[in-house]
Amino acid sequence: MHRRNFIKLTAAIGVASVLPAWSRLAFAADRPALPIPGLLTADATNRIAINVQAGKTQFGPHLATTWGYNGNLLGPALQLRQGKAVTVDIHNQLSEETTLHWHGVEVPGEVDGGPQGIIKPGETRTVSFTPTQRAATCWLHPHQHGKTGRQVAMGLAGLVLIEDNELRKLSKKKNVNEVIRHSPKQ
Ligand SMILES: [Cu+2]
Repeated sequence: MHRRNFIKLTAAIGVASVLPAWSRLAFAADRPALPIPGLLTADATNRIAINVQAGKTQFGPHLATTWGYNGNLLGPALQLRQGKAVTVDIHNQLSEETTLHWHGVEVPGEVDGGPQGIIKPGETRTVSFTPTQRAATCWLHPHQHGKTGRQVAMGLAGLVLIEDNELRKLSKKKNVNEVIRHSPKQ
């Protein structure tokens, strides 16, 4: 951040914190609500479909081209279960190659979408695996050689929530599963 911008930002924060509560509310009113990703679970045949696609997203006055998984920007939260096999069909609808990497999910190398797991434009890659690890919050993102950063910055990223029996027991007792509970079903 440039020094000038830093000073401007610091000044803005300073002003906001001395404003009375009602005006701070008004200040926040024109900001969009924090978006919570929808929850995507496997269907009755244990399959999940992911479309890697381009779309448009409004950022204030700017309408920008963005990419997403099953949407215009970012992706849903995939809910997987420990010990339950899942098959994921990944359709690449972009005009360039991509891969889909299971960041933090313990999957065999051949189903992980490292730089070798290329999905050409218009093609589909199907992977099957069974999560064996304990409950975890992981994510998925492309790992395209030389283009990972750009593809993620365009919007290709999503959560992977691995659920196990321990977590299910806990979430029955307490509201530890807030994100999952509040995510709209997709
Ligand atoms: Cu990663």
